[in-house]
Amino acid sequence: MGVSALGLLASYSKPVGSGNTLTVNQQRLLTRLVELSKFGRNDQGHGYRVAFTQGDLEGRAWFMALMKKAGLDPAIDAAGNIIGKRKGKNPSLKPIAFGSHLDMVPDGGNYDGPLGSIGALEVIEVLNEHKTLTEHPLEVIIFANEEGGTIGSMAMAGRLTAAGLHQKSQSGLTMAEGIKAIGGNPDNISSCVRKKGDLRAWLELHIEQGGILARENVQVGVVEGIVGIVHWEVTVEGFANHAGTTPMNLRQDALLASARLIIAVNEVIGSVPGNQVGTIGKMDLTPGAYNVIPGKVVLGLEIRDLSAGKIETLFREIEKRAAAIALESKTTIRFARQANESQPALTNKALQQAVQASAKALGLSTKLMQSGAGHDSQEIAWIAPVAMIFVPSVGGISHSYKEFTKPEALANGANVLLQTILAIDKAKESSTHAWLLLGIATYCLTQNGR
Ligand code: HGY
Ligand code: MN
Ligand code: MN
Repeated sequence: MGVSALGLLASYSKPVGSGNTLTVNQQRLLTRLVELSKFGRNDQGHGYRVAFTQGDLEGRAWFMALMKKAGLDPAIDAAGNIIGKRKGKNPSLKPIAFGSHLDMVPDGGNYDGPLGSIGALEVIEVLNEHKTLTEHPLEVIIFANEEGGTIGSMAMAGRLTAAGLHQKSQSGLTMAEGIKAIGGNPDNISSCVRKKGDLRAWLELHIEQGGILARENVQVGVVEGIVGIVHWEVTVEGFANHAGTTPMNLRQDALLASARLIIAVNEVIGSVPGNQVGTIGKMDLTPGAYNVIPGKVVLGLEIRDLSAGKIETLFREIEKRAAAIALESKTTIRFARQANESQPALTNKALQQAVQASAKALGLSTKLMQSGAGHDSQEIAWIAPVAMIFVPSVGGISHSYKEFTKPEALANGANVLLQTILAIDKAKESSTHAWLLLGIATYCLTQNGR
């Protein structure tokens, strides 16, 4: 180990996890998750805090009030992201940022997004209670419309295009209209852009949303990469005709062609080894009557993988299969690639190690893993070193009102977030070399301290 490595080790005189370790308040974390869940409900009483809807507005206002009480002085940027700042001892240092999102999918759960958001606020509360001032300024960032295509973080990374702003969101509003509705300014969207290197680090605490950690009985997931996500609107056009008088061999049934396409997607995705996934999760059929052959179907196709190249290869194969189906069924099938696609992203190695070391120091088991879900972190990876901390999802259920993570797991995640922030804060050098050593140094010292 070189001189600078030893220097860095020496700066860790008090290991994280020994003596007066700061700890989050599990009860406060839980209470706040329950409080937030009351904003945005559908007729069945399930969660409906879809971005830009009333529930989203109410949840955001509630969260901003808490930020204010915690001294964060929140502001809304041009993309509608909520940003709260806490001063550090050294204002010349770049901020360490952390947070997540508050919006949810229709019928969504109460942990996907809220854990990282309320967990971030919890970190600030604990630092306030212990009158701990970090060296670096801290920023809590709550990104707008994560579920609609990581829109707020995409804007911050400078990747939200005019086409992306005109795209319709789940709320029915365009992205631009929705951003306006939550207090942003789509006409000046570039004002929210952060340049590469503006942030020291971005950290996001999140539920795993899959079942790996729960199945393997591991307490904390250290994310190594986040999959890319691409969407296509698929329009299948046949001919709407009388369902009683048109013989079976003379039909141009758009729904039948769609059914064959859905099976083809499933076969293509499963035809090569790997973790890739492909889904047709949306379908709109016209005219939609018992006695009319479906004339037009609009489908939503999504493909995800950690390799952008593999997504393209799989899509080209699906296109080929679609051309054959269209020919046989006398229909046309068109694919319109949607704006706002997420590229696959790798997390920062040194930050991964810092997360791992912080978890270990707290006596928590860890696993290095991929994220099959998309996250704002993958957009922020364009401009900053990022890391993600996962905690187990019971039964691997997410994007469902049945989503659940055990209270102690929520607190574990928030404690790892807190300790990782403190560890990054203590690594004074900003060179890549020092970053790489940060995780190792933390790890060694915390092990010695136990
Ligand atoms: O769709 C996703 O993967 C994420 O939960 N937004
Ligand atoms: Mn989600
Ligand atoms: Mn999420």
